Amino acid sequence: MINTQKIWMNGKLVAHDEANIHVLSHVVHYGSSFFEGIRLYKTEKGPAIFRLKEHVKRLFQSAKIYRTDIPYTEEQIEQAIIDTVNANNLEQGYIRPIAYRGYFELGVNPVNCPVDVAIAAWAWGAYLGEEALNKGIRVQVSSWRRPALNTLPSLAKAGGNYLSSQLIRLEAQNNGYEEGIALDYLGNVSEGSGENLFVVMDNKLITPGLASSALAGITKDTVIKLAQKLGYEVVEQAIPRELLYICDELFLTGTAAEITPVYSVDNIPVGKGNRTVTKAIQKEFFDLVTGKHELSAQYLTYTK
Ligand code: PPE
Repeated sequence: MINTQKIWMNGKLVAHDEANIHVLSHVVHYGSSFFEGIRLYKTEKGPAIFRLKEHVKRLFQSAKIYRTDIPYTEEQIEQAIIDTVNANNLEQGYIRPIAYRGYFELGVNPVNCPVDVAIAAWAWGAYLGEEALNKGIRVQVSSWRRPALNTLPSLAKAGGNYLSSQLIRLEAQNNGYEEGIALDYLGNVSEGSGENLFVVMDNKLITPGLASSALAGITKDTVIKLAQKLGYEVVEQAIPRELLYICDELFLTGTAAEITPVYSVDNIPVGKGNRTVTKAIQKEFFDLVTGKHELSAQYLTYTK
């Protein structure tokens, strides 16, 4: 069970056991939800939400792609997220706002179904395990591709997209890997089931661009800024699969995954095991999210 006490639903904080929806809600049948994953970090100045504004903005963008009006302003949702964190007395954890088509009638056309919004928050540690952050994970290139351009839009963080993620993750797990990396419809590298990806080659960082069927990650954006500040060149470009086998370093980024190094791809060890760039980025990132970086003031929202 998810250990949380109060969940925000359509403007009210309700008890965990009361945060239910009807089985005939549109979202249950057609995947019509838009959501975010946001981290809450412990800092010396109290709990802080990482890049709250950017996450809420992306939530509204995801809904907009599907012609869905969220019946609140971005500011109201930001405040509701802060309220939910405080109502659960959290010091650190994970926040999940979700807007979805609720209960009215069934049929693919969602327009008559209400747009409901819920926000939950709970204490949560490392996504792929504490060890993963230090040792790195073993990944495979998935046999499943990400949806082609103009099929399911990858820039929307929509519930339905996560069926693709589940195929990738289940296959990887079944084959004994911690994660799978999917290619896009052209065969270029796209992303993990829930993470963006960076390759390091000759001290340069390379990551797939917006048209590679990957989410426009907020952690990815953060890493680009941190890397540039450290003086590294960063390029967004198409990445052929085999670059994963010959690069010097490889890491995944995401709210849940944070900065997770990759140890091997398809059992081929990544580089020589030297992680100079990955470690430098991890240090900056964890300084940033815990309030110890010059960008912390800009990116953290303190909840108290
Ligand atoms: N790609 C996908 C498909 C994705 O789901 C995420 C976040 C990212 C990239 C990285 O985006 P960002 O968090 O803005 O840096 N995945 C969220 C959900 C994971 C889950 O298991 O649920 C997350 O990391 O919170």
